[in-house]
Amino acid sequence: MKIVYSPKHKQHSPPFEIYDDVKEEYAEKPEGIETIYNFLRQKGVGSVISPGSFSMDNIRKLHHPAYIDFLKKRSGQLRKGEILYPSYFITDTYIAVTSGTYNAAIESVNIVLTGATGILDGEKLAYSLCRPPGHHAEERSMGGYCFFNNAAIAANVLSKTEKVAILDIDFHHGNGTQNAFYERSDVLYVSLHADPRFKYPYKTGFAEEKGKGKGLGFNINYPLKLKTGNKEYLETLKKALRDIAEFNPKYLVVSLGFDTYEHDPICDFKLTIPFYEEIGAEIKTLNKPTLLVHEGGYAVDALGEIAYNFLKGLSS
Ligand code: OKP
Ligand code: ZN
Repeated sequence: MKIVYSPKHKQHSPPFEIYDDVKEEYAEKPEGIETIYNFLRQKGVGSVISPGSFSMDNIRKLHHPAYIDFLKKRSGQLRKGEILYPSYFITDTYIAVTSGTYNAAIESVNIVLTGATGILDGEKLAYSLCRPPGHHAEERSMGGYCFFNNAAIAANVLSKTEKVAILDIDFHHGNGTQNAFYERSDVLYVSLHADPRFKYPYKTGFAEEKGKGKGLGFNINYPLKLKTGNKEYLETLKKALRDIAEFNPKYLVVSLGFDTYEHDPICDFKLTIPFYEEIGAEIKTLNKPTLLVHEGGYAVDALGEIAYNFLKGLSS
């Protein structure tokens, strides 16, 4: 298995987020990806490669040029150490732009596209260590720590001639990914996440959202109650995997968040570290070429072990 990694994400490291007008420490820290990367290397899992570079067209298919230009310009205007909380092209105020943000976000897309290229070349499994994450990024907006929608951009490339399923197992609903494919029948989006009545992104992720037009029936949400534990999670995951098996895609993209972990500092599920091996093993039963795309996960110290267990289940 190839692990795609780049140190450029460290250029994006805002010190604060703003939550209901109060400054809080920025939960989406560079240490998350670094912990996973170092742990897997130390365990000798996978072979690490650096991302290549790709045409901006891949991003332009998912994001409006005005939004891309805005992010590039505003990020480019900042000096090192300056932070901007934008007022436009944004869905919430958690997210901050720094001088390195645009470059890090572009590199994150390069990371996912390098993984996708491996899958198109016949690899069975690739792990794209994307940061910043992507599943909340919409056509014209950043939000929820996300700038460009890595998983959606990759799924769009993989779906040129084939059907693709996206399984989103981050704690939060991937509003950006859902929107990107809401009217398409060739890309199935299935998500397990915290009930949006109580948790971010609040506005989407309800079970009634099933797709539109040609896409009706190709969007499936499984909102789960707060404090969901291993057993209940597994039951729902099995349903989601049955949906995917029925759709029978050529490729699988997993939006892989580890913020479902019981001690995640900003989330409320109760999944235990050994349980991630079971999640991996369940996903493996689909037996599809699979691109793993990192999303959230804020209990920095546990992320290495969680990722290791997940991969153990997926590859054994
Ligand atoms: C991004 B991803 C804590 C509230 C932060 C934002 C959640 C963004 C999650 N101060 N809420 O899907 O993991
Ligand atoms: Zn999340």
